[in-house]
Amino acid sequence: MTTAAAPSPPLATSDRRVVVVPCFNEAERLDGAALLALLDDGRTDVVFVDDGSTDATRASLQALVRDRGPRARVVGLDQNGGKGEAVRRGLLAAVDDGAPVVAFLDADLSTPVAEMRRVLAALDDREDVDVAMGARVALLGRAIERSPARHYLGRVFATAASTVLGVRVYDTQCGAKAFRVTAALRDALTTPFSSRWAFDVELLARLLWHGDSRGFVEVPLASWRDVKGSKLSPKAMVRAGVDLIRIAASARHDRRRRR
Ligand SMILES: Nc1nc2c(ncn2[C@@H]2O[C@H](COP(=O)(O)OP(=O)(O)OP(=O)(O)O)[C@@H](O)[C@H]2O)c(=O)[nH]1
Ligand SMILES: [Mg+2]
Repeated sequence: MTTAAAPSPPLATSDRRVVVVPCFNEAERLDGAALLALLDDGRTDVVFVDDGSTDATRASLQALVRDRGPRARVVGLDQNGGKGEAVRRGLLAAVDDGAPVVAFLDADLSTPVAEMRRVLAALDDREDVDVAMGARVALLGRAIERSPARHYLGRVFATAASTVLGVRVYDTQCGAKAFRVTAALRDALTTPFSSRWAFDVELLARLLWHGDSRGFVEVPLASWRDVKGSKLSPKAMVRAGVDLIRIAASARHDRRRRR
């Protein structure tokens, strides 16, 4: 997807960026060393958000960041609020840090660190782009390993989401997205999302329909794999579908109000 509108300069100019990693009950599958490889380029910091986990996630994360100084830290939420709220709170913390670019990445590393870097690089490469999103497009030569059921359900959801948003986006749900810190992003993060799992669509809607928003790109990933231990249950998938219908209705209402 590519859209372009009136230019709005980024609010800061350094090349720092902060990647937010939402974590809920990840003690079993957290590969801390692999995640901390994000720091290796010397310009990327990491904010782990523990979303009220009931297992040892908080302690594991605290041990992981102990010797890393300010470049890796843990934001602890007292109550489980869902991935969307954890991402929002993490992004707000990252924005408050003053980084000109912020991002989020699923803790299970379905999107590997190297691919997250390619998503971030899209913002380095194109000054006119404010949002870069990983897209899981399975083509020959790419290692996109997704169960057929997840793939087809995902395609139905993504097609519906694209219709709701009114742009030709291929994959709204990939857990690797990067954002330039603009007035549009700050506004988009001000209030909690209404949906736990369809929050990516809400976030995109807020950004796309913000008067100040600029370019969006999708970055086709070279590698992505389903990782065991997903917390997205069949019930949550139905919920995400219902949320999407609600988001569509409220978007229509918003648009009419703005006319
Ligand atoms: N904050 C928060 N994060 C969650 C919750 N459930 C899952 N997550 C995080 O959201 C990310 C994605 O969760 P998964 O359970 O891997 O979701 P998924 O079904 O694998 O999603 P896909 O990888 O896109 O198929 C991980 O970093 C989780 O720790 C939750 O209730 N709250
Ligand atoms: Mg996952």
